Amino acid sequence: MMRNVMRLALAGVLLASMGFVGIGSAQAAGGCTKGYACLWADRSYTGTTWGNSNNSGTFNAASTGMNDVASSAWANGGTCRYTTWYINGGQTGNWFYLQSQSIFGAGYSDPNLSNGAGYGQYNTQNFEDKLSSYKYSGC
Ligand SMILES: [Ca+2]
Repeated sequence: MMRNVMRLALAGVLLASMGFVGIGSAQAAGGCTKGYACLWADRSYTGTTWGNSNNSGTFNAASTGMNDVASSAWANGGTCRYTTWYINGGQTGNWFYLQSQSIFGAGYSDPNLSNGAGYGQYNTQNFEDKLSSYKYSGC
């Protein structure tokens, strides 16, 4: 019994460490590694970066240190066609989406979230320093 509990705890640690990919592994030179959604604190894909692999489904950006700080975004889901970002946690509030670079080859990045962002009914709004959650769709 105790051994099983220990195995579960260890598996949880491993999964948690896999879900949050370190800076660098998600930041390919000038882009976002296939299988990830990426944000940067500054415009034109510079400054602190955050990436997450597409098998995690949903995630609240508040616990990444990227809450309300992103100024540029790039979507490159490996098996999911779209990444949608929201201004509130829990995938609520106004949103925009980008298309996966590796699946669509177009409409996958936005270097400046202040002058409108991506696609969707709110895409003309200022999203800079507002993003708090995201999710993949079209998987
Ligand atoms: Ca823009």
